[in-house]
Amino acid sequence: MSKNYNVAVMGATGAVGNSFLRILEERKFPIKNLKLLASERSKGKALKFMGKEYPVEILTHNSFDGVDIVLASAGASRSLEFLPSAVKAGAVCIDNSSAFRMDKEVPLVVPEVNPQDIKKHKGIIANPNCSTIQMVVALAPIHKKAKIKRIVVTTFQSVSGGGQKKVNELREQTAAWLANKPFKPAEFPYQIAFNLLPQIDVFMDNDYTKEEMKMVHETRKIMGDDSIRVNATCVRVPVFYAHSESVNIETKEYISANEARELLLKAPGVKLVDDPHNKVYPMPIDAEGKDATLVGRVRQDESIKNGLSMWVVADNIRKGAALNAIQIAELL
Ligand code: 25A
Ligand code: L14
Repeated sequence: MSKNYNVAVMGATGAVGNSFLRILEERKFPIKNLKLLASERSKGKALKFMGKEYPVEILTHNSFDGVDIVLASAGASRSLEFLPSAVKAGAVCIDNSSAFRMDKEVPLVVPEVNPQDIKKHKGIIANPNCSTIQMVVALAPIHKKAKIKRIVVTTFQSVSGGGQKKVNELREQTAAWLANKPFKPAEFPYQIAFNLLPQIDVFMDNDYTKEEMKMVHETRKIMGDDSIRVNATCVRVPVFYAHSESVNIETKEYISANEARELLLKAPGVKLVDDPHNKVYPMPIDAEGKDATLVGRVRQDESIKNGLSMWVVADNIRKGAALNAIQIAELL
C-alpha cells in the first residue's frame, strides 16, 4: 500500500534545495503536502513544483507541525538549531549539513553502501559530505572483495559545493578577468577564475582542512571499518558542477585492474567509463545532471604490491547531496 508524505524542504532556495525539488519531481516521490522553508532573505519568493507555485516560508521552530520528512540543506548551524524541533514534532530529518554526521546516535548513510544503518535512526539521518559519498560508492565493492587498507585521495571540487553564491561568483570573476577588469574575491579567499585553491573549509590543528578530515572520519563510519587509513587533499577548481577525484588505494588482498573493472561494472550507482585508448574517461561535464558516479582510469599501482588508482566523478549537488538524501527517504 502506498502512503503519501508531508515533506518540508529546509533551505529550499539554495543550490541543493532547488535540486531536492527537481529530483522529488523526477522520481515521483509520494508527496501529500510540500513545505518550502528558507531564511528571511527569501521572504515573498515562490518556487515551482510539479507545475504549481509554492510560497517560501520563513523557517521557525514551529515549521514542522504535521511534517513526516524534513530534507535539510541550510547549513550546519541551522540544522543544529532547528532539527531537534522537527524531531520533537515527530518528523524524520535527513540532514545534508555536517552538524550530526559523526554523532554516534545518528546514522551516516549512502544507500549503495550501508542501507542497513538507516534502521538505527532516532529522528535524524545524516547525509555524508559530497566528496566522501562518490568515493565510497566506487570503493565499497572493492573493499568487500579485497579489503582496503589505505586510501590516498586528491579532490577537484566544483564551486557549487559551496552554494549558489559561489556559482555566481565564478561566473562574475571569469567575466571580469576576460574583460581585463579588476575584481575583489568575496565568497572565495582568492581569485578562483583560472586558478586552483588548495583549501576547502577551515584549517585544523593538524594543518589538514576540515573537508579533508571529514573524508577520513566519514569514510570509516560509512564503510563500518575504523582500520581504513585515509589521506586527503581537497582542492577547489574553477568548474561549476561535479567533483572529480584521483583515488589511490592499497588493499590487503591482490586485485587486478580487470577484476576491479568487473566489480565496478556491476556495482550499484556506478557507471564504468573506462576505455583510455579511445580517450574514454569521465569528466565533470559528463557527470553534471546525472545520477551515476562515473569511474574510469582504473589501473594497477605499479609502485606497490596490492594497489590500484582510479578517477571518480559525480554531480556533487545530485549524488553528493540531494539525490543521496532522497534515496535515503525512499528507503525509509
Ligand atoms: O553551514 P555549512 O554546513 O558549512 O553550509 C553552508 C553552506 O553550504 C551549502 C549551503 O549553500 C550553505 O549556504 N550546503 C549545505 N549543505 C550542502 C551540501 N550537502 C551544501 N552545499 C552542497 N552540498 P546553499 O546556497 O546551497 O543553500 C543555502 C540555503 O540555506 C538557506 N538558509 C541560509 N540561512 C538560513 C537559511 N534558511 C533558513 N534559515 C536561515 N537562517 C538559504 O536561504 C538557502 O536556501 P536564503 O534565503 O538565505 O538564500 C536564498 C537565496 O538568496 C541568495 N542570497 C543569500 N544571501 C544573499 C543572497 N542574495 C543576495 N545577497 C545576499 N546577501 C542565495 O544565494 C539563495 O539563492
Ligand atoms: O560538508 O564547499 O557537506 O564543496 C559540502 C560542500 C562542505 C563544503 C559538506 C564544498 C560541505 C563542500
